[in-house]
Amino acid sequence: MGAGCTKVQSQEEAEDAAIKRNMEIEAKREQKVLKLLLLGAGESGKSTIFKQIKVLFQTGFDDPERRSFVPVIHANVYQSIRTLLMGCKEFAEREGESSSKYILLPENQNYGERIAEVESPEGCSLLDEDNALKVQNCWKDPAIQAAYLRGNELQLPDCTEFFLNNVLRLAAQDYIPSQEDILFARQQTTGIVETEFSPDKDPKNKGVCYRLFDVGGQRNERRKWMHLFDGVTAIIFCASLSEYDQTLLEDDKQNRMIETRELLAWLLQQPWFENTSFLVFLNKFDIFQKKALKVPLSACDWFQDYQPLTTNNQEIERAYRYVERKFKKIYEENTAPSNIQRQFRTYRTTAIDEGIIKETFRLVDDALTIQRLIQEMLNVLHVLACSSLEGVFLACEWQRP
Ligand SMILES: Nc1nc2c(ncn2[C@@H]2O[C@H](COP(=O)(O)OP(=O)(O)O)[C@@H](O)[C@H]2O)c(=O)[nH]1
Ligand SMILES: [Mg+2]
Repeated sequence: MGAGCTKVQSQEEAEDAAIKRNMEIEAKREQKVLKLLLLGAGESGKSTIFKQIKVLFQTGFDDPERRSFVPVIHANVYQSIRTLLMGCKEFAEREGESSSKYILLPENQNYGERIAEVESPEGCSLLDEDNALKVQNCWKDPAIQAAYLRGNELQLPDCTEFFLNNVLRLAAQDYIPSQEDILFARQQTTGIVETEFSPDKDPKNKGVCYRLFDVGGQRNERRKWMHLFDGVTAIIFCASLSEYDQTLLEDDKQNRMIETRELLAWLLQQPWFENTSFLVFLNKFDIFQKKALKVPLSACDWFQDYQPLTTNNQEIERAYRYVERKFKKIYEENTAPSNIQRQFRTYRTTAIDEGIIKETFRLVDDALTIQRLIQEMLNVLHVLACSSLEGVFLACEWQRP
């Protein structure tokens, strides 16, 4: 009986030891995992960056995953065309004399009425080829095109042009979304999702690993962010460059760029982030490039003092640099000059462009490696300073008569 007891005991001991060993291995691994948060207002591009991580540093999207995006993409098509149709109605009512510009061609009016009446994108069935043809006809209608030019007044998703230009392809029976389709697909994030990746794909190279969190950006989602605020190495703050003439989905009185400014300032002020680096992705540069020559930056109160000089590509560069400086200023206004622990960097990004995001993450990885080395050096200096002070005290003690 005694021998049996010993056997049970040694088995328990072995199990305990195995658990302890696993915990130690896990703790060691955890030390190498750096926590990154993707934060920013709604539709700034956070989830698109998150998808790019899967494409660039993980396995990409397999066929079943691609297929799962079909309902999302079809809902995007309906939402886009419906928003434009509602826009036509609204502009026609508002404009009085010039309202005829927003009246659909007679052959599109019936279908237009039907779609405009559907309550929500979820209320639409999947897009079949017949409906896709009707959507395409509406999209080509001059009234819809006129409303599209005023898209900034309509809460129109950024995927509108891409999906409506491709609507017949998206409705084909054997349609499987391409990687580009998936990156353009817009699905509001609720809750928190996370993933782990290493920018260095070589498994032999046991470098650091990043744990990246994506969150919902709308105001009602932000209270969930706090659960993630502990132990953050860096915040990737997404700001959409193209939103300077748009208002929020959740508050049509608030300019999106001003909301972004306030959000960044608030994050910078959080005591949790005193030593956290801020990597600001100035995103949607592709849209900004087209918009900056057409819509003056001064459409946003924050950019009131901007004066355009030319109407060519140099102007785009100037406008971009101006916005970049504005963001740097927010950082400076909300960071003590003595704080050398946290870094602030800006990156010009187009989240749907794989090449640009790959290069951006190479730079992010470099920046965070440098930060880690500086931190390690500061730690060593701190230890050295403490031990030499201790030496001085000891020497004083020894020399005392
Ligand atoms: N053209 C363009 N569209 C973008 C870019 N980044 C994101 N989008 C689109 O903008 C929409 C909102 O992006 P999403 O990542 O869902 O924003 P989130 O709310 O911050 O997660 C999606 O339809 C994306 O495809 C960009 O750099 N350029
Ligand atoms: Mg999202």
